[in-house]
Amino acid sequence: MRSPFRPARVPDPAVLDNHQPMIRSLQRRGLLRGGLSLGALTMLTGCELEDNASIQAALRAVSGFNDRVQGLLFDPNKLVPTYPASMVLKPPRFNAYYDIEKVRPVDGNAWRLELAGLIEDKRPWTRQDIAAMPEQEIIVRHVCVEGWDYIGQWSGVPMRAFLERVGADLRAKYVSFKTAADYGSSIDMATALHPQTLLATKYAGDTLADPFGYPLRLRTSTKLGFKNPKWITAIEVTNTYRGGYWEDQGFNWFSGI
Ligand SMILES: Nc1nc2c(c(=O)[nH]1)N[C@H]1C(S)=C(S)[C@@H](COP(=O)(O)O)O[C@H]1N2
Ligand SMILES: [Mo]
Repeated sequence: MRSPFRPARVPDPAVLDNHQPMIRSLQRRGLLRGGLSLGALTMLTGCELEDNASIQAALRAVSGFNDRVQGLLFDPNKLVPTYPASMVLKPPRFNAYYDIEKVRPVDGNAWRLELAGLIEDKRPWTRQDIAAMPEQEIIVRHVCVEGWDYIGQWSGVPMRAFLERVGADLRAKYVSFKTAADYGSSIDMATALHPQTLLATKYAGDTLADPFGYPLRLRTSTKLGFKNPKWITAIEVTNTYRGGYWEDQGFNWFSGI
């Protein structure tokens, strides 16, 4: 029998095996490690790349293909490395698509977390509701696509426990996030259910400071920094692709690390 902890959309090992020859051949041709020439793009997509629009369309097709392969290769139970507390960077390194002076703090008392989509109990959550949930701490590496990283210590509610509590459809494809700051992102359900994915409320044991997402931010240990929205205001469980702030500008959607 299928374990109840195994999300339905994660392929059986047998299905993965079927893909191994394709994946190996793509690796041999260097297609899974970047370094994709225009010629290779033409070959893959079967269209002539004469103008910018068709090059963009071809790149989107390859990126979508890339998302599917990364989704197939993702092991929902494999843990990322964790580190000792002595390595934690305090305070953490700030990043957003604007400077730290532009951060508009969220009023934690007025704040509500709205729920939408394939969720049974869509009552909004307060900070107190979140604080009453079991807490988990992780010390993991945060990797930004800009080429820097740091070790951080986040605590909060395991995303899986949250989704189970609200009666989310765990077979849905996506979990999508809105924030107080005109920035969204979405992740695959397997990543949402990963044991090192948290809805974080604390950094290094203290309530999150305003620039780092107070009162609630996502901390996915298996994805790049931009897939970790700060100042979350709404969570939707959906089968519809929602993209995100950077994803809509061409960043690879899956962006596993
Ligand atoms: N709301 C919001 N969340 C965001 C961003 C943003 O611009 N707005 N930037 C992302 C990026 S690119 C990174 S690297 C991390 C940085 O998180 P930190 O400031 O806690 O290190 O936040 C992510 N989450
Ligand atoms: Mo980032």
